[in-house]
Amino acid sequence: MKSYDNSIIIRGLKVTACHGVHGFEKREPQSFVFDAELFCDFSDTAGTDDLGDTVSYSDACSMIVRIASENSFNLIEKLAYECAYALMDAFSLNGVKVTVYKPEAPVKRDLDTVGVVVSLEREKVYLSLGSSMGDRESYIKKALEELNDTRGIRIRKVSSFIETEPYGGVAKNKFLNCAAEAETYLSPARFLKRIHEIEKDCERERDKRWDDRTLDIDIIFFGNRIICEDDLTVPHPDYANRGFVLAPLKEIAPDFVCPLLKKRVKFM
Ligand code: A4P
Ligand code: MG
Repeated sequence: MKSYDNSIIIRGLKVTACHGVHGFEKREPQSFVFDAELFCDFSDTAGTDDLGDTVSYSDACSMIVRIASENSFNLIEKLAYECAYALMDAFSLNGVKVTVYKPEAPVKRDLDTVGVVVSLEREKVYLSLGSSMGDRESYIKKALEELNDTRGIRIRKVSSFIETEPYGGVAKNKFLNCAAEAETYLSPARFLKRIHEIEKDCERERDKRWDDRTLDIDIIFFGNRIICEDDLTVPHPDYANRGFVLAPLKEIAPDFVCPLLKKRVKFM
């Protein structure tokens, strides 16, 4: 989690509720205790002293209590995610950290409590979208709509659509390309999973690498993260050599600094 200048802290919020995998836990309420840290910029309050310039901890507590008492989840992990997602959806937070303790968990051990921690951070993600088969424009528009309808993802900016020559020597058709800026609090792995689902919804078939396709969504940047996993490399390894990525990106994010090349997009 990035360090922010401001955060609001909630400690030891107690709720009696019915979460657990056992049948009796769904019938007989037990104690759950919450800690939360809400990362937000309330620096204006130094001058204004106004509740409108910060997040009300009372509203945040009510939200946690409502989610915990109106639901019955198997896992405290799920409970923590639901609270963290709801806080991120309701308030303009940069990030959140939610801890859920279950002091009466039915484990036959001498312990004080068990618990889980979920941390989320809101980040800007830059995407390159391309299509070279079928109704190219409607595939790209459908993908943007589906991304925007995903909990935890909002599309903030979309570039113009440009027609480009196929790159890489495999695809034969002309592509329609654009770039988009999304805001998300999902992890890179969950974001990538959602991209794959949307590509599948748009009849994408994975045959030959670089071949013609109804829809391709590549993650160019994910905040300032540098990711080298088997199934995800960010920044995208070849983006700086591709005019069909750079031209639309310059339109919507000229001043974004690549965390690897340490260069603004507009100077590439
Ligand atoms: N993957 C790794 N890193 C990323 C990332 N940053 N973003 C993995 C998205 N996916 C990433 O991708 C293969 C695997 O890469 C994914 O499962 C994911 O886990 P894919 O989309 O299935 O296959 P692909 O697209 O054929 O391969 P690749 O290497 O992603 O190709 P590109 O780079 O997407 O190039 N010409 C023009 N004019 N316009 C285009 O849009 N696109 C391509 C495809 C070729 N020529 C083009 C265009
Ligand atoms: Mg791809």
